[in-house]
Amino acid sequence: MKYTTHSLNIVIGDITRLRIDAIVNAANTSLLGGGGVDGAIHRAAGKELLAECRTLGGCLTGQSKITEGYNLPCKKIIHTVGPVWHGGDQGEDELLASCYRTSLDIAAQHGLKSIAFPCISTGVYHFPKQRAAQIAINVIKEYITQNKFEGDVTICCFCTKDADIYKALLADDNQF
Ligand code: AR6
Repeated sequence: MKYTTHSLNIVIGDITRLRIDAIVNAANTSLLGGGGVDGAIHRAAGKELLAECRTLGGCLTGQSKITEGYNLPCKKIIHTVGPVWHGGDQGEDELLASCYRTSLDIAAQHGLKSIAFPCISTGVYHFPKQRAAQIAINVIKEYITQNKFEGDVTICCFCTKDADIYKALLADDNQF
């Protein structure tokens, strides 16, 4: 399933299967793996990914770092650390926006032309899904319309319900 508006695509499936320039990992500050999409990415990429991640010295919440893709079909992995949801008054919105911004900045700096994001922070970290989707759309829209990232952006949802949130928000957004 693919839903497209301008250069933003919504797909449903496993992000580790995407043949694309870069996928984004919803990691933790250690960058040494975990569950959810992080676990799936490390399992599919292989042990070399963990070895490279050990050299990175972790990553702050809201920041991002890049590695090779190893056994994955993508070229690069951009690891970002989303905020844990604590109710919304601990800077969670800005930190989540920063995950999307810093990932797109890194992709642009490396000349990458296609990038796919999972729904960062909306699993184990419990960020409300609709609120997270609106933040993701706002940042991606800014980057595409201002040519800060010149390529295709994909949101890779793991289930239909998540994709429906994005599709509804995009349908309401006649500017995009
Ligand atoms: N492809 C695409 N999306 C996926 C996949 C996949 N293979 N697997 C899960 N998702 P989560 P977070 C979706 O919990 O909330 C890890 O332990 C999932 O349905 O992976 O940012 C890290 O090490 C959800 O929509 O990430 C951190 O400790 C989204 O990915 C912590 O979890 C994010 O869920 C990060 O928590």
